[in-house]
Amino acid sequence: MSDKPEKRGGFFGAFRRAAMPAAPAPDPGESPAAAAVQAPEAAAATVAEPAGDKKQGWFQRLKAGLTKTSARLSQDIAGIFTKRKLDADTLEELEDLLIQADLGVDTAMRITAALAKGRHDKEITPEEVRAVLASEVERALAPVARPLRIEGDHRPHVVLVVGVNGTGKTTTIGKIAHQLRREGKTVLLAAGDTFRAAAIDQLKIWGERTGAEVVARAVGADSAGLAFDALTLARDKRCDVLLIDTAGRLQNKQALMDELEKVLRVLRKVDPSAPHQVLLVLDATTGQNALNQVEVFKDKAGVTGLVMTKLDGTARGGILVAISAKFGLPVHAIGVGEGIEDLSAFDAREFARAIALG
Ligand SMILES: Nc1nc2c(ncn2[C@@H]2O[C@H](COP(=O)(O)OP(=O)(O)O)[C@@H](O)[C@H]2O)c(=O)[nH]1
Ligand SMILES: [Mg+2]
Repeated sequence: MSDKPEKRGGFFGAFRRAAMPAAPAPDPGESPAAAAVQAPEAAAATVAEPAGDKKQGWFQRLKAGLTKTSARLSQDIAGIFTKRKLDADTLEELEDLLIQADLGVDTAMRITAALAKGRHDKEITPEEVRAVLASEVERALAPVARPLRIEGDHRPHVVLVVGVNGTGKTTTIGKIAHQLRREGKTVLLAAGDTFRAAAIDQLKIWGERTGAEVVARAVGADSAGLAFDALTLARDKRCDVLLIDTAGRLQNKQALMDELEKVLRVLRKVDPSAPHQVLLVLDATTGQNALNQVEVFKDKAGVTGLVMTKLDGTARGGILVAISAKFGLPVHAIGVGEGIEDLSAFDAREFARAIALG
């Protein structure tokens, strides 16, 4: 793994103690550079890189990661629209393909409707179709694209990370810790997945890598008790941020939810305002399954925002659009690799262009 400080546009450009009101959702018509400028970050030296080579480099990486999604879409769109008119048949074929690309029925219908406007019985090129797709996907995603931010003056700011096993919770915690540490924040990690020794060790490794202290107990220990200890310690030490890992064994849904509810209750005993954020981590490669996972966790765990991982190398990147259309939960960040730097603020325009235009 490379630890070289390759920065990209500041995922935590906005992950800061917000002395200022929340920035509005980016205007869909805005360029990525303009969006980054809109949220200036004076304090953190790691953040002030809205434009230029590195930003461009990041976009290239995002595009590369989403190649499978975009290649399939562009090939299928070309298959439908090469030398054919826009009529009921081609529109229906397009709608089917967008649904198959995991964009969701509502979004698929919205896109075909937007395309049909004023173009009936006219010849249309695959490029035009993809341009409409890009702008409609951007429009669907713009309201939910919101960088993770620390609001209020909680010390610690408590972030609970939930999700099914294997989605990338622990890795995402490591990546977030890295970003925060680079901003000079003190970070405590709680190894709340107490079921597996490997899960505890994995978080400890991330702690070493990022210079964050880790609170852990033996395998099989009560995770709510651990959360209680971790928050008490973080408060006593006046840590900036506490990131709490959790188990995600969905085989026993009820037990998992009971456990999460217990963790939430215990945290509130120490700090009635905690947790300040509950991040649901979703794995893009699971496609439609990710939708079910949002249903399961959303209310019970009080999810406040999403992180979608494994957008590198999946043909199922469209699922993010369906999830956004259905739930409207903020999408904070996306994972595009296993490395420490492979987490980026979610940008609607970049994402839309990467999947629609390739
Ligand atoms: N390709 C890729 N792999 C990832 C990403 N995020 C996590 N992983 C990998 O997914 C696997 C499961 O991640 P882990 O953090 O242990 O998941 P957890 O069970 O939810 O804590 C690990 O092998 C990670 O390296 C990502 O964005 N892209
Ligand atoms: Mg884990």
